[in-house]
Amino acid sequence: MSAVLATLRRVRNDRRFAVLVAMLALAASGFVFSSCGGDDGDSAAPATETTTTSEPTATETTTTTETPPPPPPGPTEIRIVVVDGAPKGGIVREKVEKGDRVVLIVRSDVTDHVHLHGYDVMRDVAPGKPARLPFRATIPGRFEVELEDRGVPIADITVNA
Ligand SMILES: [Cu+2]
Repeated sequence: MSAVLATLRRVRNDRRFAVLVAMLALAASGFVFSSCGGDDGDSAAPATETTTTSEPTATETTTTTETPPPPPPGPTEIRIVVVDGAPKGGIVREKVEKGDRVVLIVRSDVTDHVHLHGYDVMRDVAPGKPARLPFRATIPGRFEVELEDRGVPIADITVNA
């Protein structure tokens, strides 16, 4: 029975101690706040400020590093394969949303230039040297991708508004 009472008393003391700590913390932060806002021209004030705030700031930093921002999504890849100077499986038709980051990746068994109309992006392509045409879909509409030298359309990209 007395043991229970002792525990209860201890708990109460602990609680009282916690309250005291909380009050002290409040008073300290209040002091820091008032000294911060109060004397603007005083150069001696920031010294006390740093000593009081240094400990809580350290713990805060460790908590914030646990939640890193999500990685930005990669660009939408549109792959086109050219065989004998023509798109394998026919003209590649794809739709993207306005604002999307897009990259056209063209593998070809012939040497040519890949031209994305409208956005006017052009890259060399050759066997074993795929062309990468990165762009941000800022212009809505339908755009042809062409093997420039041959004048052969290989893809048809629709950018939704
Ligand atoms: Cu062209």
